[in-house]
Amino acid sequence: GRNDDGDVGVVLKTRAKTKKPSMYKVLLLNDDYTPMEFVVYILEHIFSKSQEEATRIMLHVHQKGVGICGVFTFEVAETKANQVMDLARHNQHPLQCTIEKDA
Ligand code: TYC
Repeated sequence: GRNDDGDVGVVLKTRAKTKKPSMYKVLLLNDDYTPMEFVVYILEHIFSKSQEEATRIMLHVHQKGVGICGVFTFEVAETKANQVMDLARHNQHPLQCTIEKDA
């Protein structure tokens, strides 16, 4: 509030907010029907992986059952997982993609 000195009494915080956002893993799940080439395409086009890295991740999921496509802030992770599910549904593949809070 204003006082007689002309001091308008506004105090601004100068400390920057340094809290880092929570990060979320985007996970791809294996199934018996989705073509390997489709999974590689997803990893290249939604997760910006090279063909070599996309193939490595796809084979990891194929052999282990689950694998990490990337780690993102919540909104980005959710959007990418939805893009995967939409593309899979459109192409009638049972591919499943989920997100999980990073430790
Ligand atoms: N297991 C599938 C096959 O043999 C390939 C595959 C890999 C499917 C990764 C899904 O997330 C996946 N055609």
